Amino acid sequence: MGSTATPAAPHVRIAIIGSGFGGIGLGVRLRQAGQTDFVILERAGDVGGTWRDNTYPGCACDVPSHLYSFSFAPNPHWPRSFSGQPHIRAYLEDVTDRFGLRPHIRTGHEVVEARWDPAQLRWTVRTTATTYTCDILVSAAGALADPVIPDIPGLDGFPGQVFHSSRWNHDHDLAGERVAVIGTGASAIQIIPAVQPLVQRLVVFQRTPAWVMPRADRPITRLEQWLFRTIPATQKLARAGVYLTRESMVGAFVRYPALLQAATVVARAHLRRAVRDPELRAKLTPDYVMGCKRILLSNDYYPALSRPNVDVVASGLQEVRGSTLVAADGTTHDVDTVVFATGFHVTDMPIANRIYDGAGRSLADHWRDGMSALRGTTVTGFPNFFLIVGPNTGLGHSSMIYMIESQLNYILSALRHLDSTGSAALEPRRSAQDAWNARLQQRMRRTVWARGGCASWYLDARGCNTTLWPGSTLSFRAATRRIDPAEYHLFPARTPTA
Ligand code: N01
Repeated sequence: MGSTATPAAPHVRIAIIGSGFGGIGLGVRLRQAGQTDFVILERAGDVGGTWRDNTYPGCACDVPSHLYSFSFAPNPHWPRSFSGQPHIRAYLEDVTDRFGLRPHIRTGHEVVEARWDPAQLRWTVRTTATTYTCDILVSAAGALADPVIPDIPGLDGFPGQVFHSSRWNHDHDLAGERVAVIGTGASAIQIIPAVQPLVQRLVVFQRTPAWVMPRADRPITRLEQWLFRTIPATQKLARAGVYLTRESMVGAFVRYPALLQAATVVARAHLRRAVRDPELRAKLTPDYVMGCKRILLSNDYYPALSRPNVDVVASGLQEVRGSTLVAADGTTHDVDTVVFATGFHVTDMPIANRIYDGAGRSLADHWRDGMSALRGTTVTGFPNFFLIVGPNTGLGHSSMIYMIESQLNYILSALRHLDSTGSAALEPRRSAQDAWNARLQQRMRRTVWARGGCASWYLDARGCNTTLWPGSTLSFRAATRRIDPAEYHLFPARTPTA
């Protein structure tokens, strides 16, 4: 199939990597701004990003639905206050259709390499299907996209099924099996209650117990849905209420870490109520400052762990010998299937190995000493390159969609600046990026991550938090409202040569 001649690479103004919330959101905003010359390059067969990939039993969001959606695309049909993965995925597909994005989406196009061409002032983007050139490259590849399976000695020789939480094997029936779940993060605490009733034995490898708070989930009533449909302002009001509650709570926790003490009282009571066995309760009691790792929300996790067919191994998985899992505490456990709920490549995101500056240095190489960007979105050395969910834009407890929309404002403003100045490209000045990050890390010193004494995907190998935003989401919104021209170097448009 295909011709033997190599056609010139098609040129588009903007190439976006990824069709999760970031890529879809940018696509909508571009179309609303009258821009149609863009493609969204998607490695999988459909849109949805992390909400397409994570199909594990029990998968749901722990941010209320009214807030975990685009401000420009409210959904009056959310069935619950915290939506499940199928509904969020369906929402993203609906937004894709409603805003006419399908013609822009290129599925099966995994970006293999993107290089800035300093002579042509444009990017060359090689994908598994087509090579494009583009003026502007946006990575919306996401931070929770590439799973980590730890390098466990002997794992290759395990005779049963092994899979990661974000690559669930639905062809494999866990009913009646002995199953190990490795990890006790946000994914594991949803998987465990969902699979516990099915399996003969569930062995949970818990290296670090999580702080778990009650989850105030409930169905959204028909009356509410009717109200949201007929008087859209009521849904806006509900959204604003959820936003302000979360914002003030999280803001207060970040600013006044002493308040976390009060929250630990609630979490301990939650544990005490659900787990009667003092030995199990001791195992499940965290020993680090709350908030250092993501605070988890669940009402069914502790009850599931208390069931007689569950063993909690208070230790990491260290080795595999045949079908026996060996914990770091020396205990051994025979199982049929291993589920790794062990998280994602966040501070070492693989896409950074595929994006090269004009001198042939990768973004990963630029980030050898830690990820950094200007306002989480642009990077010195990479003209006309934007990151959605870049360094220090993550959140523990409010909606990432709000952060993403802030970044979309910033990107749209940069595009307007290019147009209004007639420039070919813009690149953040080193001084601006350094000053931004110095201020950010200064604020970080006052937060729990500087004092928590825990390992977390929030922190990189140096123990530096390059993933989360340390302030209020409102302050991020203000910081990304529009680009500050003083922070950028402009490249004049090339005069065409005859
Ligand atoms: O991954 P994680 P996740 N032996 O990196 C453990 C979002 N999310 O997929 O803490 C035993 O948080 C590791 O232990 P430790 C959300 O942003 C949201 O659960 O490092 N255990 C940890 O317990 C979240 O933060 C939702 O000691 C081992 C776990 O694996 C992010 O995704 C739902 C181990 C990894 O936890 C990632 O969450 C799901 C070993 N050898 C995800 N190696 C909601 O909105 C690692 N671990 C609800």
